[in-house]
Amino acid sequence: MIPLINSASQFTSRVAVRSGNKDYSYGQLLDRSAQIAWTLLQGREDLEEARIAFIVDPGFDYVAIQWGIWRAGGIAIPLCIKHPYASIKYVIEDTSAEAVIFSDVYRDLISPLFSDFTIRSLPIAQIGVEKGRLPDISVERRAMILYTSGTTGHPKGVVTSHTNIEAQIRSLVTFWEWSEEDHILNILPLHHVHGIVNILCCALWSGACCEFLPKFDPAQIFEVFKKGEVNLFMAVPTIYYKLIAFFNQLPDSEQKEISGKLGAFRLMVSGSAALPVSTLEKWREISGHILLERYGMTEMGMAISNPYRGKRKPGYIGEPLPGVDIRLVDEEGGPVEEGTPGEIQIRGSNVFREYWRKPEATAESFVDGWFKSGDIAVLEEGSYRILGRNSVDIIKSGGYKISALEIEEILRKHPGVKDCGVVGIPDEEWGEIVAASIILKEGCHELPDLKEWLSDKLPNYKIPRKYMVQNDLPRNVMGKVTKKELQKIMSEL
Ligand code: MCA
Ligand code: AMP
Repeated sequence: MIPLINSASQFTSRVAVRSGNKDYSYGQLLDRSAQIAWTLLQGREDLEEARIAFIVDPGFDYVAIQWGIWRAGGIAIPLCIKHPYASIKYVIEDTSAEAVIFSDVYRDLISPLFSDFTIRSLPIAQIGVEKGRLPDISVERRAMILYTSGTTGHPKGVVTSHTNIEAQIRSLVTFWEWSEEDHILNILPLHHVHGIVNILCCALWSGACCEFLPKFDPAQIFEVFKKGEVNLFMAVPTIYYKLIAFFNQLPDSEQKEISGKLGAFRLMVSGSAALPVSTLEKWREISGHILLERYGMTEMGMAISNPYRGKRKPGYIGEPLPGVDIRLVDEEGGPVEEGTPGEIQIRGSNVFREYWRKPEATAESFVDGWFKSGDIAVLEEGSYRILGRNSVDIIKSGGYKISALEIEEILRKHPGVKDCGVVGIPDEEWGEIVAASIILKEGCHELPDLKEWLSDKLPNYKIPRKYMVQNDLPRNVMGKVTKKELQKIMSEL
């Protein structure tokens, strides 16, 4: 039995989800997910890990579909509602998804799938109310595939089992003291761990209420806060930055009202990227809360967190979460002493099972059973502090992980581009912004409109915001492009 769904039967009459101004109980969620599972099965006993993609707005349908896929024995593949067709196509092709469940608003976006692939089309509105016997699901089953960018060109599918997801949920529910009295607002995208596991699954595990807004909108977020029901909030640093900017232009009386409500919250968390101490301080002035910063990754859920009750250290990510083993190692793989930088490596049932159909990449990312994060940190007085990453080709912008190599590969296909170098440059609001240096082909004298050209090839957040034309990229004596030098040049533009 799937642990998350099993636990829901304790809370049948409680509100599980609020979306579109409607409340849905755990009982309704169990009912609707059983109907979806039955339709997916179509007479079969078990989906046997068939991949089922889905694209619907955040809300009740999203959760019912996720649970329905799991209850039928399938692997859930949430698609990003903001991605262009090319990114959606990539995921469907890579997973060989057997069906896609969608709401009407995404019909036009995904309709080319039905000529490009043999894939079952399942409009959510057409899934009926019939139910029947559902299979017993072993917790070792693969449950979900989420796509993450890495040091290779194309995003990789990170596969987690029900056991992995349960471990990720349990450690957060314990450490952050979730209870059925909690009510969280979820404004994060639902194709990443932060929105799916830390918020949605932890809430539903606990019998709490998860409220959704259709999209990120500071005015709407503060309106919800003003009602005084929400007591938990989690977001990426860019979102806190944007909320602070919005708050600062509100009239005094409204600011006071909001600050009063925020002061009554139980917990506010920041993660997915480094939280600037300046943002932490400004949010403390507004809300009275010291944001709890934690560290995680798609491949392992959360691993390190500042304490819920103890002292939170600005600029630090805290201590290992319950059930998670952490070590720091040097370049030779040996342990480092306290105070010496090393790569964070992680072990525990929270760690993912594999990269989808990429056994070599999976093997390369582990050493002696430890997952190699690629993040460099130092341990100081019992608390970890992130220093950076061991690859300049990974960029974090707005909390999204972006591969410079993926963008370069696409840019090189432009008829006017001979070569290019993509880097992340520091930015107060976005953490980093994507910047591209372009070497034009002979005969091409002007930078083409690359933003426009890229718009149907890459998600918006991966499109470079800053451009520069160079005769050649900076290189070392061996002729290798020196990305650090390029980063420096582009930061000074
Ligand atoms: C959008 N814009 C950007 C970027 N993205 N500019 C620079 N850099 C960017 N990355 C610009 C757009 O071009 C547009 O500009 C304007 O911002 C609004 O665009 P829109 O797409 O509407 O953005 P938004 O809705 O305001 O989004 C900002 C956001 C979003 C809410 C911060 O990026 C977001 O939801 N980030 C969270 C990602 C996340 O959940 N990551 C977790 C993964 P113009 O107006 O000029 O056209 S990491 C994870 O799961 C691990 C496990 C972990 O540790 O948590
Ligand atoms: P993703 O692959 O999208 O799950 O992003 C995971 C990466 O986000 C990690 O490997 C870190 O580089 C970064 N990250 C997550 N949380 C933090 C944090 N609190 N501080 C700094 N970096 C973070």
